[in-house]
Amino acid sequence: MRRYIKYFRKYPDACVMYIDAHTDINTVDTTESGNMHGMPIAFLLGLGSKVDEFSWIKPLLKADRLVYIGLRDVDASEKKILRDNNIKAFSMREVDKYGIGKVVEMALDHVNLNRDRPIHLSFDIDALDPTVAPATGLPVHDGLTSREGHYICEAISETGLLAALDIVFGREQYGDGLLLRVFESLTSNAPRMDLKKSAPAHSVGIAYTLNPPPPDAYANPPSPRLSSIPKSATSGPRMYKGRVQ
Ligand SMILES: [Mn+2]
Repeated sequence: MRRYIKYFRKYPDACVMYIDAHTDINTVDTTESGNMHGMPIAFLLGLGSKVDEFSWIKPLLKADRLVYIGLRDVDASEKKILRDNNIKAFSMREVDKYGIGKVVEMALDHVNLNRDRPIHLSFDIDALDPTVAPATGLPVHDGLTSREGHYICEAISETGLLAALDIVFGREQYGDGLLLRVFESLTSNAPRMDLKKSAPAHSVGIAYTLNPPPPDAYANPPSPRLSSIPKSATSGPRMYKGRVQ
C-alpha cells in the first residue's frame, strides 16, 4: 500500500491496470474474510468506512483510472462496488468473447485514451490459469493462458508508458521462470529500473518502479536513479530468489 501511495505522489495522473482473478476491492464494511489483501483498491479509492488504523491512506486513485483484466472470482459485494462506482472490468468472459488483443485495447482506451498517462501495472500471477502459473496461494481455474498473460505485458510495454510494475505471487518457488519471462516482456522498453520490495499480508509482492519514464511521456520526468538499484536487480533470475520480506 505504501508503494502505491509513493507512486501516486510521484505520478498523480497515473492509471492502474489490475491483472488479477480478484478485484481486491472489498471495503472494511463488505469483507467477509477480513483479509487485508482483499481490500487495497477500496482504500486507494477511498471507499468504505474510515478506520483509524488506516487513516494514513489517502484516496489517491479515481475510479475511472482503474481497469481490471482476468477477473473470475469476485464476491457479490465487490460486483456491487464495481457497478456503483462505474469501474471498468474485463472478466474472463470478455477475454473469451473479444480476444485478449481487443480486451487490452479497450482497457487502455478506458484508462488511457490518448496514451499519455503513466501506467501502473499490477499483475497478480493468479490472473493466469493455475496450470501454467501455480505460484499462487489462491488458484482459480479457467484463467488466462500463458500467451494471453504475455500479450498483456507486451502490449503495455509497447505503449512506452509503463512506470511501475507490481508482480504479486505466493509460492514463489514455482514461479521463477514464468515471472522472469513476464518481467522480460514488460521491461523491453524500460531497461533501467529501481527495485522496490514489498510484502502484502498473504502473498509476496515485488514492485518495480521503472526509471526513467520514456522521453516526452510525462511533463516532468523524474531523474534516473540507477545508482539506487540493488545489484541483485540487474542480474537476471537471481532477483527472484529468496522470499521478499
Ligand atoms: Mn488475486
